[in-house]
Amino acid sequence: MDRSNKPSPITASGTGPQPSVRVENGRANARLPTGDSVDVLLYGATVVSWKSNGKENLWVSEAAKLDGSKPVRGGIPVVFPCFGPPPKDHATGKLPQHGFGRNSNWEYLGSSSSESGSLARGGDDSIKLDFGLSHAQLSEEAKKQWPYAFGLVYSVTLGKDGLQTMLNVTNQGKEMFEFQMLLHSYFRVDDVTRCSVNGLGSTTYIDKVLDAKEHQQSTPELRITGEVDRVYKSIKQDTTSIVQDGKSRLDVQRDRLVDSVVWNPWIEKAKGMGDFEPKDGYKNMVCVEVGAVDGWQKLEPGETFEGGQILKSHL
Ligand code: TA6
Repeated sequence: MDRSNKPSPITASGTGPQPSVRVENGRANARLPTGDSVDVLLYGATVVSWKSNGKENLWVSEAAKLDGSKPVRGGIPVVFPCFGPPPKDHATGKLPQHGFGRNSNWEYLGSSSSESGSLARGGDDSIKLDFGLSHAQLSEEAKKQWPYAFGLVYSVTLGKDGLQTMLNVTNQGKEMFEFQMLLHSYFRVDDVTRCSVNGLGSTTYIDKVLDAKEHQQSTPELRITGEVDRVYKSIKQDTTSIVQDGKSRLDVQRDRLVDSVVWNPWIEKAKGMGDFEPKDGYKNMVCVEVGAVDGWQKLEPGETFEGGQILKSHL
């Protein structure tokens, strides 16, 4: 694992209360003096909690496995190197749905606090946690299924004004490889039927519930009144918002990414997932996922790709 980008350890600066980091029992926790906090499992580098103003922004199933036995049902699973069930005739064809990023044991690389400025520029009330995954850390099975030398660094930055998660992909091998990536964020809402997902109007999407064909969204907002599973491609604006009762609840800003998925399993699909509890939990969540999932990203040896999201909560 290339550790040249290992961040310098956090240094106490100034006299005020400092951000804190605790890494134990396979979990990294960061907390700001404001009380805002983030929890990340080393398993899958899965963010399983992000609290701002004392409120939880993410949804995690009550039956989610947090012991590494299967990908976490909720939080922010990291999807890599393929989105969905991979095409059988593709190099990722032997991998499980959504790839191995979300069900591998990542390495904690360290934390660093930043100087002044907003979250996007590494604000000083922010703390960054870095996680790494490379080919050597994969299960023997995954190594065989996708035999490419890759390096991932996933950075989770908790700031006063939000949470940023960024995935950096490097080709450490001698041959080109193709991949997809997606941050499969489950956001908590009070009542999904009183919500809309805004900022996707007039964008082309694949409707996986209807016919898996391309459609054009005619309205500026998407309301959730049943199962929704849409893959939006090349979205012009960089921010999608979850609005509840007419008020913006959470903004999802794409950073160097142009695709997004909106998913709610609704009643039947929720019933069909053993790790989805409570069964009516579909009323309290919606997935707005940022990624590069339209086609494949090609990485030549030595090349790097970076993309992620900046989340702003208005809770
Ligand atoms: O992101 C939406 C989606 O691709 C849905 O089609 C559904 O399969 C969801 O991901 C959950 O997938 P999982 O493998 O976590 O059950």
